[in-house]
Amino acid sequence: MNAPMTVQALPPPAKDVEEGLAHIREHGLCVMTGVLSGPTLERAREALYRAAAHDRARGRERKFSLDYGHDESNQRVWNVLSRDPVFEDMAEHPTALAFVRAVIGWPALLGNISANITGPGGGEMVLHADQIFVPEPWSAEPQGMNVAWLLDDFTEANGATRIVPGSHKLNRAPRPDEGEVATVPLEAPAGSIVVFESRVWHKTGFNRTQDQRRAGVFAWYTKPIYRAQENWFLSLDPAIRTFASEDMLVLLGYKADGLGLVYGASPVPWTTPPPSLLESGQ
Ligand SMILES: O=C(O)CCC(=O)C(=O)O
Repeated sequence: MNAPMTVQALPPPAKDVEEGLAHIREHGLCVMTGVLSGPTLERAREALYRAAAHDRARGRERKFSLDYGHDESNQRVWNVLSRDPVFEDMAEHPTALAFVRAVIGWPALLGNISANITGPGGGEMVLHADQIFVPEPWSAEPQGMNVAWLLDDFTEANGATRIVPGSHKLNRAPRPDEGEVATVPLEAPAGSIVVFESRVWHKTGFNRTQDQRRAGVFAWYTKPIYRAQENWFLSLDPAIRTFASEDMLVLLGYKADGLGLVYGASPVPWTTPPPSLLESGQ
């Protein structure tokens, strides 16, 4: 199937999870505004920019392999989970997990939660779908999804993520000669989440401003058969595992079912049978 010649409009902000799920089915993504606000939004923003400044000052910045075309004005901030508890709250936010359960099922893994900050003059990312690690042909279901947390207003000018709405229906990654297909900027206010399933084509936009940085925190979830992008067993602050909620233990792979076992059993025992066993009636 060919990429669309004309680009679809973005859906309006969804008023609840149910409407958001309908938008994801139709467009591959949904936007919900006001999920973070007031002091929580401020705390997340402050914690992220503090971590970014720390990484830069200590020479700990690392680019991502897909950041082809990026320059020094863009900054990735990895492993935000270990940087401030506010990111734990975001990774297991009830609204985010309601989308995760409905779109990819449960148990799911948190593959990563990291940030991408565009800076003045920052270049575009290569157009991609997030499940490019999955060999084609793809099955008819998304294998992962992102909940992107907008910590600044996302505008066309400051490098808002650019999307090809409906491209999930092509059920394949963009080909090298499709990098220039028409995209729309995902404009939304700080505090919004954008939930997009893993087959939607997208990229970071150009930041054409003189003085604006644009921070997005991308929480990436997958079905539990995929290896996490961040190796939590090596990089996670141990306090997070020690005090983790049930959901967080599942997301990080410490409560496992079928894969990721230790001597045939979940590293942390399940208190109730895991959902997949319940579904299969065992
Ligand atoms: O920064 C953005 O707007 C998008 C980032 C992205 O697509 C990615 O990290 O895969």
